[in-house]
Amino acid sequence: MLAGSALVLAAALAVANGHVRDTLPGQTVTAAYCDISNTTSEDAVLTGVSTPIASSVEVHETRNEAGMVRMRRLERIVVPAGSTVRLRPGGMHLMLFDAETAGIHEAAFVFEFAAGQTTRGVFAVRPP
Ligand SMILES: [Cu+2]
Repeated sequence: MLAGSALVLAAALAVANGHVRDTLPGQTVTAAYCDISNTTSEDAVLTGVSTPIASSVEVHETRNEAGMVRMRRLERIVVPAGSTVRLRPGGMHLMLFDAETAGIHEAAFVFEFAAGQTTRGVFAVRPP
């Protein structure tokens, strides 16, 4: 009974290892990366991300198509039950528009999922 309760408490959607690439002077678009883990028994569908340091955030996927590196927007990403999805350079990433990182060392991000859950992550701002 106690062990079962502990498992229920531990099951969650969590964001870890978040970081934002600092913008260069004059640049307003940048990328952010993190790990999104789902320790629940149900697949989770990420539908939106927001942060006060950008006017909008999109989930993108980088693809190499016939030698051309292209990015495309993903409307949603599935984080399967019991899995971690890793957003990394060259793969899936968050794209921040109208980003303002000057003088900021960290920023809060909110992740919204289709079933209504939200989870927060604090992202470090790192040099590009
Ligand atoms: Cu992108």
